[in-house]
Amino acid sequence: MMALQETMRWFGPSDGVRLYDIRQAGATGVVTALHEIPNGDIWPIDAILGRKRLIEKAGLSWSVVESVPVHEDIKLRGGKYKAYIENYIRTIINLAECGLEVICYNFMPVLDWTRTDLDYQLPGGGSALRFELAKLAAFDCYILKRPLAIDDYPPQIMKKAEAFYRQLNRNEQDDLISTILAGLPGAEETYSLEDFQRALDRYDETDAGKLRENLKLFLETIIPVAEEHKINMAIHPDDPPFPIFGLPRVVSTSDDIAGILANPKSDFNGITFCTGSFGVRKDNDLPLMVERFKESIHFVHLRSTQEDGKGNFYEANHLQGNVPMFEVVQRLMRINNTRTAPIPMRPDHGHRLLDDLKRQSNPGYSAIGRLKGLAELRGLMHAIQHLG
Ligand code: DNO
Repeated sequence: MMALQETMRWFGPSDGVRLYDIRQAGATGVVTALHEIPNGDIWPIDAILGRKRLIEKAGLSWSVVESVPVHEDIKLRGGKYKAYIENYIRTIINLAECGLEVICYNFMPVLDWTRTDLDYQLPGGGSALRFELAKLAAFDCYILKRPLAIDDYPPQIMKKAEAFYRQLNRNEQDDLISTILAGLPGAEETYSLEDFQRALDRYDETDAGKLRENLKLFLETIIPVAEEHKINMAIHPDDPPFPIFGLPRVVSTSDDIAGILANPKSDFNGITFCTGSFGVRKDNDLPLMVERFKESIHFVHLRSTQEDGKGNFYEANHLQGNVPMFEVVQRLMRINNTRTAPIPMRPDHGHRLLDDLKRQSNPGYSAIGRLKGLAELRGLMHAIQHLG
């Protein structure tokens, strides 16, 4: 069986993890975006080519574009959404002209991925990312003071949230604010508390049904272009895969995905199969989902989470936690056999380990933690290959 292509995410020339670190980790592909371009602007051809050359000079290839962000106006179908869709289309065409083939994107309102701890201590002294519902509730109800937020959380969570909030000092409060609103890489927007509340207010009239409809209308416009230019569009699931801050989320479950892929139906309307995002929901049976969407998986994020049954989870070692990694990877490799080129995968996130603890890197995107994740996944693929 053919292994998946090994790639690693890189945040561009300002990333503390360098292209040669990625090469040393054994990856052959790079996953990146022109993060310096404001959300909604067209990515010019010369800037794309410049980044591509840099990657190729290090002996790597640019396998996947992650992400071309979707402007809030498009998600809301308001403001200047028509102009932003035109720009999006131009960016797709420009990327295709530069030889890129896969674009990852998401349709999460306001915030991309969300965690409440960036340095959750592991027994050996390393650290992981963590999501704790009571901390999110403390932020939402007592710091942001979102109207009616309290109704969104069960009483036992509110009790914990209040106790947690009471013992926070000023610095700890600021840390929590920046972790939720500005801490995570790849999310192209950062907000002050006031901006964030304003961004939430824009969704007052947009429930899940409306957001789904806006996604469908967006896809009906861009997928024919992607098809013509042979760009595989790969929507990334919601992380975490449930509504937060009263915002709708519509890319969380197996049926959400089936609905998205049906409208419009096209080989180029596909998904990023992210085990860590989908895996947090018990009703997402990951091996079954790989089977169900096998024709539409253009890109894979491999990561596991460990949840505690109360809505909290931390990012576990890649081969531990709740994700049945062996079954998932084995099925993905079977699909790979039916393709002309291997599906690209990346170890999604890693712990901070060893020298990562002394070095600057983006949360979740440490060098050594990801190298370890990638090496374990490579071993898994190697074993599956030999088992046949
Ligand atoms: C987090 C990532 C996300 C992801 C986007 C895709 O580590 O998986 O930032 O890239 O949601 O558009």
